[in-house]
Amino acid sequence: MNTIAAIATPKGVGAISIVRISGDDALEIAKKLTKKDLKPRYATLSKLYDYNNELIDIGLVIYFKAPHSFTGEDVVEFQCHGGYAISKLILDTLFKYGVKPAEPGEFTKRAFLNGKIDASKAEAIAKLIETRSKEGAKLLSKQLEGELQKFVENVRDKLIEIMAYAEVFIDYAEEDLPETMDKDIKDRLNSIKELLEKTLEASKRREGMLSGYKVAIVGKPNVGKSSLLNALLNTNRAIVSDIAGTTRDTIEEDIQIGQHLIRIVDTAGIREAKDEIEKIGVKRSKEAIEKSDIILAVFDATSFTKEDEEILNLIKNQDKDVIVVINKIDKGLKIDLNKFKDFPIVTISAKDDISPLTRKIEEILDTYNTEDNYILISARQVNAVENALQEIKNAEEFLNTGELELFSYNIQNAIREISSITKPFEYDEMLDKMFGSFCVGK
Ligand SMILES: Nc1nc2c(ncn2[C@@H]2O[C@H](COP(=O)(O)OP(=O)(O)OP(=O)(O)O)[C@@H](O)[C@H]2O)c(=O)[nH]1
Ligand SMILES: [Mg+2]
Repeated sequence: MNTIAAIATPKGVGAISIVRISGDDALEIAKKLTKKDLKPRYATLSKLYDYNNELIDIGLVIYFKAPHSFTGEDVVEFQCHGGYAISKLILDTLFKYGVKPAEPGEFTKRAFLNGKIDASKAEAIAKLIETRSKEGAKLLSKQLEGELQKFVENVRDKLIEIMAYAEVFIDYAEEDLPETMDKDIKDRLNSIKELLEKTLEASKRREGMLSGYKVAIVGKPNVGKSSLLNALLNTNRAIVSDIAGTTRDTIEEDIQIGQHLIRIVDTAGIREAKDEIEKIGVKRSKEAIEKSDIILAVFDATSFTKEDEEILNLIKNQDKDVIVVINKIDKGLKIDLNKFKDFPIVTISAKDDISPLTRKIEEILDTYNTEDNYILISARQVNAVENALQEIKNAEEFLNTGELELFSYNIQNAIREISSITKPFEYDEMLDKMFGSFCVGK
């Protein structure tokens, strides 16, 4: 393989920067910069020289001999002083020696092509770099350890067993099929179907783990939604006033509650809108409800009106988690809480203390995270599981009609689909899609 190079650390000022090269000539070219021998897996303190033998920097150089490196090729890392200028000088020198600039994700792509990691792990690496969620990072680390790989192998093994059964069936075809076997195979298919459905369901529910669960603050005007947002953020992010209809548009911000990354959305108060802009705002508020994982429905502790009644109806028809937030409790509780008996209720003062609410949010999010470990982290993986499920359903029909060759054919397709999570079959297209979204240097 030709030798590629990239700066592996972010641009900007920092204590050190790392320039990485990988490929057949990595060692030979590295020696041209260090003028020194490099022992595999040793950190060597060395001067680094440019193409004209002028000193660039003094840094640590580490040589990873193939195949014991991230990419599986010869890799050399130059740990130089931080800042863009020095690392760029090293990079330019490498290019002069014939090294090629790495494409986004090319290091990981090479790791994949050399069998160092499978496709599900490559995707976990990409997400791990991006995610700002602590629990998301933990989940992705599990995937890097091979959780998803185990899941794929488990499903595949079960399907292969079923295939073996099908072969026996085909041999029996002339005679009567033993009934116990028929039932056994159906039971096995059902258990796989259930597992795949459960996985899809869990993945959808926990999509927010990586990008932030969406929590929408809704209610009629003036109940203190924006005050609540500000309290959650600990800043004066949104304008707060006693004029009803202050917030015109949705406002989104990220916060961390416990282990969870949350995307909190403040919305325009929902009421019969007076002007065009407000109408659009109200429409957006309703859309925010649709898109959220948790709804914080805010009410004023001192009065309950027809507009509140409408909010209550709106949240009653949702199949998502709702927390009823009774705000302005500092003014005293003057409404009947019985109306909200279907929901968990917290009473707070956005001006004073909102900790009962953050505790409740954390409690709910903790329950999202108690099930099985693996979830599907990319649309590609979700698609593969959906396709496998469809193939299994098709197979089932052919089992019922006794068309066993077709049954076997569909089971084979299901095996291919599920295997594609770790080993993609539409190779080139898949590779481009998968690695193109990486950053350069990874
Ligand atoms: N006493 C008291 N007043 C509050 C509390 N929370 C908010 N307010 C006041 O209630 C008024 C409305 O607050 P906002 O946060 O702007 O209300 P909103 O729900 O965002 O209103 P719209 O954006 O118009 O929909 C402001 O005058 C706030 O200072 C509270 O806990 N106690
Ligand atoms: Mg507001």
